[in-house]
Amino acid sequence: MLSLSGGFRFLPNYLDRTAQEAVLAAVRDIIAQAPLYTPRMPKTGKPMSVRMTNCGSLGWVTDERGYRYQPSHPETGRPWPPIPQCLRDAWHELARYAHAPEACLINVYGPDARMGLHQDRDEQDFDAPVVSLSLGDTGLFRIGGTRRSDPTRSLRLASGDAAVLGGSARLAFHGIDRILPGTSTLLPDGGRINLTMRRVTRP
Ligand code: MD3
Ligand code: FE
Repeated sequence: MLSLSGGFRFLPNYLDRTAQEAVLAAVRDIIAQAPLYTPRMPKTGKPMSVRMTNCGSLGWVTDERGYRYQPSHPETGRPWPPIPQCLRDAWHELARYAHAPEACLINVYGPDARMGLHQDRDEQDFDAPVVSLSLGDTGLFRIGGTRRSDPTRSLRLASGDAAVLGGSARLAFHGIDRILPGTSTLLPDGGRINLTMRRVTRP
């Protein structure tokens, strides 16, 4: 994990409650235009437990055909809504990167959802960091090294927390082991929302 410390920044409570409510309102508006869908694993078609949508000029999707970025929603065929200003502001404050984000993936976790250990490598630009914002119940996050067999450590991602994954952390294996129910009052029905902003193409 020492090798990652340069590229991994964790900012607990980056968003205060008022800012979390503003981001949540923006997310609700995005979901109204680009409904959550159930992504499926490539080849097997096995549904993931996390539901997803996106905003931005490109969105990350997965289905039987594979993982990819595309400009439109896989079910409605409509373009993804734009990234709202409050999220662009967070990117420019946190990313230390001159160019705007192209994609914002929105992951919605019910109480039993999880995300297995994986690398994010569908982007062409690994120089840009990934900026993550968490809302709602705490997620038990696991991060390792650039090899699947590297040792991992766990971190709780709580509502309002930000994480910036750049440098050597950009290609670290990571996942969400579980959601800790009842740890936030932000979402009336519980669960967790994670937003990840990314650069996809080289500027
Ligand atoms: C470490 N999302 O969408 S966010 C993902 O909480 C994803 O929903 C998780 O992994 C979630 O791909 C984790 C924190 C995060 C995001 C991107 C990373 C950690 C990362 C990229 C590289 C290394
Ligand atoms: Fe990831």
